Amino acid sequence: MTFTEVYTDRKNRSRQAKRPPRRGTFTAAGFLCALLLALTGLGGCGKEEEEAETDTDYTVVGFSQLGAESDWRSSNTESIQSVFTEENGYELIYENGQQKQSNQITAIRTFIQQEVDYIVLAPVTEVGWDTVLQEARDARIPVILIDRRVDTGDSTLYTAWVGSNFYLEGCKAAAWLQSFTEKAGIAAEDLHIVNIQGTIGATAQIGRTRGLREACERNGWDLLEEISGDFTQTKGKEVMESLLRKYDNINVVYCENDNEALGAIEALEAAGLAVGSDLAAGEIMVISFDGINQAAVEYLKKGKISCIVECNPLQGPKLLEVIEQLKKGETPPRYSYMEEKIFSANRSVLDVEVDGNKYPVTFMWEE
Ligand code: GYE
Repeated sequence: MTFTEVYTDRKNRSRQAKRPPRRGTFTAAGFLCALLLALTGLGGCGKEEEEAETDTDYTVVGFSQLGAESDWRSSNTESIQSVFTEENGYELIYENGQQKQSNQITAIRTFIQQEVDYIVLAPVTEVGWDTVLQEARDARIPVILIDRRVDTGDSTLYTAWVGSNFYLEGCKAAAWLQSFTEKAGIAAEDLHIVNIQGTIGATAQIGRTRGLREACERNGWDLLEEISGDFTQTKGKEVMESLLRKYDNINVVYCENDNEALGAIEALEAAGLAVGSDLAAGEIMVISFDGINQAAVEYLKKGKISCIVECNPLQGPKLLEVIEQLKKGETPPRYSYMEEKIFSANRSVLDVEVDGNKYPVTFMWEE
């Protein structure tokens, strides 16, 4: 069976299939009706039953979100919740995986038992999904990935993916640093960089780490250390404190998200260091990703964060489009990418070039 056949078949099947009761109403109504019929010997509950069933004819989407670790994540969850509404004909079952793959696997198994129509999975890390995805396939429930990806021997185990090109994001950040330092006359060997990475094994971490690592090798920059801050502010701060104890020459802190950057800045300032783009004056440069956390955006406007490569969490509308296409038996694009910008308050770099493509820098500053 092709994908489209599996989905169409699944859709038709689910039209006929009875899902487990939604909030208990429809079985209770059916039960009451049967009871009345039995007691009074009267017919005539059919209409109410029909209405009760029509009422519950939503497309049910089980959404396994990986956690609530960052502002990006909260916006992402809200974006999904804002489109899969009853007005749009959906019932959304949301499960927060608390950054644990085992919780997400349990959520998916529950969705399968509930016979949901579609499963949306934002996987915490890439490896280890094959078995549960196979179970979803056996139950003929299409799985749509959002945000991060899964590393599987059989990529047909998921139907489509909506998210960002994290490697490109990393390359953009490194290209900005390269262009900025070149213009400021800072020699490659004078850059001493630490990378506060995201959750190890997550697609966003893998891509952003690779983008920087390759640029360090290419440009001869000194990459002092890569260490995970788990995409959180608390961990970002903790890790920065430990890096400051270990090295006295750090002048660039590459944070794989804004929450880590906020934590790192807290640690840097508490140690009496100034953050900013003036490396020659001893400032420590912070580079980051996301652009959704307001405090981080304010820091960018003040020049405390030198560059933020945007990662757009508002995936709800694109995801809705994918599921609407599947519902119609159409084949959605396998990979849908989000549009993303580069932000800075510093005007010395107008655009960055990655693989022959130019990406403009959007300037943001304090009014
Ligand atoms: O950048 C970070 C979040 O996977 C793109 O996860 C996502 C990343 C995002 O915790 O803030």
